[in-house]
Amino acid sequence: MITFKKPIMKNLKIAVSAAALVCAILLFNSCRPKNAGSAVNSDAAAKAYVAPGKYDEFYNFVSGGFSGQMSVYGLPSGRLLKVVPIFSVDPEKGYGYSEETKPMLNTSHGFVPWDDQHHLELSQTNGEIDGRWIFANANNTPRVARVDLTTFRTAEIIELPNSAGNHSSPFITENTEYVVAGTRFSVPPDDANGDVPISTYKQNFKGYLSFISVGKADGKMDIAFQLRCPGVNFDLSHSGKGVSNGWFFFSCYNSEQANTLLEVNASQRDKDFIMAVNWKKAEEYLKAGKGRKQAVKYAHNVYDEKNHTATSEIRTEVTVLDVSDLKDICYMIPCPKSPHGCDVDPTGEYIVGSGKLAALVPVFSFTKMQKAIADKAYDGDYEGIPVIKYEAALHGEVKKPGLGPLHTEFDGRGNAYTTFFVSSEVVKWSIADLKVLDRVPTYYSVGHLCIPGGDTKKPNAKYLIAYNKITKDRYLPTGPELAQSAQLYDISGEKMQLILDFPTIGEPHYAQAVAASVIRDKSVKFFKIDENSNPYVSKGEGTTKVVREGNKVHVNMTCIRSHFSPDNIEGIRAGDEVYFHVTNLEQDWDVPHGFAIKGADNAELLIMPGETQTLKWIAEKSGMYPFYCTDFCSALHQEMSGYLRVSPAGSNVPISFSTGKTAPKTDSTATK
Ligand code: K7E
Ligand code: CUA
Repeated sequence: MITFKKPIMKNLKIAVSAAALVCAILLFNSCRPKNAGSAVNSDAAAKAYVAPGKYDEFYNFVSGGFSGQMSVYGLPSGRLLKVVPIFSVDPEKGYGYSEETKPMLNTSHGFVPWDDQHHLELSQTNGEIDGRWIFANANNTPRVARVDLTTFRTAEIIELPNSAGNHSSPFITENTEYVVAGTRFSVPPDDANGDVPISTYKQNFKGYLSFISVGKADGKMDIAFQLRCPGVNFDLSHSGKGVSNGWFFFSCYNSEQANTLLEVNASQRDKDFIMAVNWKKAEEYLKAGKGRKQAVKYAHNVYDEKNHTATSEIRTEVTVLDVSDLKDICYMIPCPKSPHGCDVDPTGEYIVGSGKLAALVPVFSFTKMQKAIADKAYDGDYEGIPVIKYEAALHGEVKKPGLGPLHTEFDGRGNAYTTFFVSSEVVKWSIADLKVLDRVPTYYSVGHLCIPGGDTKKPNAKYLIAYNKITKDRYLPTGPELAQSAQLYDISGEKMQLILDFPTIGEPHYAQAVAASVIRDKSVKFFKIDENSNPYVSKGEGTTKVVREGNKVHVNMTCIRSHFSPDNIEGIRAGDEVYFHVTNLEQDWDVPHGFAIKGADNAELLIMPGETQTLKWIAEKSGMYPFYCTDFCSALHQEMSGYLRVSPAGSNVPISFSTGKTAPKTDSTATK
C-alpha cells in the first residue's frame, strides 16, 4: 500500500470539501419545495433500495484478498449472497476439510490451506460475459482457479511452475481461449539451481508468463505454454479485444532489476513498461516446434460433480518459448512511473497505463503501436525486446487527473473511469479527447473499481463500484482492524453519484459484475441422487453400513429431515480412524444438512442435497460421542442427532448400527 503524507492531507481536504458540498446540496434540497423534484439530487437511498423479497439486478463477484475467498453480492442492494471458498479452507462449508475437497488445495508444496486472492475474471464469448465460469488468481503459491457458476463452487485449480506471486492474472481473451498468469516476482526457473546469491538477480532471475488454455465445452484448464521473459515484476494485465484481439498487455515495474529496497531502487527509471505480447504469434512458434520442454512440478486439481470428489495430479512438464530468441512476440512500451493497472477499452484500440507515482495517465493506441512496429520506431531494446518510442505508441495523456492512478474501467459510451489511490477519488474522463469530465471522492484510498462488463466489449454501465483499502470513520469501530469497503455509484447520468457503502470480506481487489439474468436461471438447485457416483454413497437408508478395515472404519450413512441413518453406532475402538461418508438424500432446493461430531479436529460437513461428503475423525479415547446436524433444516432439526460409542482399544464389542430401534440387534451390554 502506498502512503504519502502530503496526499493524505489532500485526501482530507478533498473529503472536507466534498462533505461541505454534500451539506450544501442537502441544505439546498431541504429548502426547495417538495414538488421541485430534481433528477440529479433525488434520493440516493431509493436507488440502492431493493424491496424485501425482490432480486437484485446484478451479481457482484468480489475478490477476498488475504481471505483467499470470493464473496458474491447483489447490486444495487449490497446484500452479501455467498462466500465461495477458493484458495482458503472454509470450516463453514467443510471446504478443504472434507476428504472430497482436500485435494483441491494440493500443490507441489503439499496441502496449502490459504492464499491471497486478488483478481477475478468472468468467462467471455465474443468479448461479452457468458456467465459460465469465473477465474481467480492465487498470489502467494501461484495458482489459477475456475469457479463454476451453476454451483458457485470451485471446480478446478492449476498451479503455475516457474512463478512466484501470480499477480497479473487471471485475465482472459475475448473467447476465453486463454487465461494468463504473469509472475509478480522473477525468480530462477524451477529447473535451475535456485540456491544462488540474491545479488545475482540480473543474471539468474527470469519472469515467466503462463498461457492456460480453457476447454471450450468443459472449461478444463491446461498450461498451453509459458513465455520466458526478462526478470522484472509483472503487475497487471488485460487482453486485447476487437482490433487488438490476439494481443495481451502486461504492466511491469522494477525494470531496474533491483533485488532489495524496491520502494527506492525500483523507482529509479522515469519509465517502466507495458509489455505487448502477440500471443497468436506465440501459437505459431509453438506449432512450428520452437518450444522447449522443461521439467517442472505442478499440481492440477479437479472437482468432479458426478462423484462430488476432487482429484489432484502432479504434472511434470511445461513447454517454454524464450522471447529473447523468438523476436516478434514481445514489445516494450515505455510507461511512466511504476505502472500498475493495464486496461483495454471496449473497442480494443486504447490501452491505459496507470503509473502509481505518476501525475498523468498515458493512453496508448493499438493502431499507432502497430505502425511503430512496422516502422521500427524503436528506442533500442530491453534484454533483446524492442522498446517502442513512447510518443510513437501514445494516443495522449490525461493531464492532472489526480494522484496515484491505479485502475481503469469503461462504460462503452466513450468514457473511462480511473481510481486514484493517493487522492482518494474516481475520475471520469473522455477517451477521445482525454478531458476530465467528473470526479467523486471515495472513502478512502480506492484500489480497484468495477463496472458490470467494464473490461469487456459490452459494458453494462449503470453502476460503478469502488473498492477501498481504508474506511477509517465510515463504520462503527471494531477494534484495531476496521472493515474495508465497497462504494456504489450511479453512473447512468453525466455525473457520478454515490448511493451506497457496504463492507467487504477480506481485502477487495478486483471485482466483476454482470446482469443477474446471465447467471440466475442456470443455478443448480440440487444434485440428482441417481447420478451420485461417490464410491461411498448410500442411495437409501437400506444401503447404509458400517465396515471395519483394520483400524479404519467406514460409515456409509444418510441424512434426510430429520434423522441420520444410522444414528446409533457401536463397536468403534479407541485409535480407530472413522470415515463418516454422509449422503444427503434430499431432492429439493436449499436443504443442506450439516454433520459434526464431538472432538473433531477439522470442521463440519455441509452436505448439499444429493451429495456425499466425508469427514475423517479419530476415535481418541473410549466414551460416548454425540453427532448432530448443524444446519437448521426442519422444525425437528434439534432432534437430528445420534450417538457413537467408542470402546477401549482391543475391545470385543462388535460393530453394530441402527436407526429407530430401542433394542439393538447385537448385545450392547458387553462392555469388554
Ligand atoms: Cu489490489 Cu489488482 Cu493486487 Cu491494484 S492490486 S489495488
Ligand atoms: Cu438436518 Cu438440521
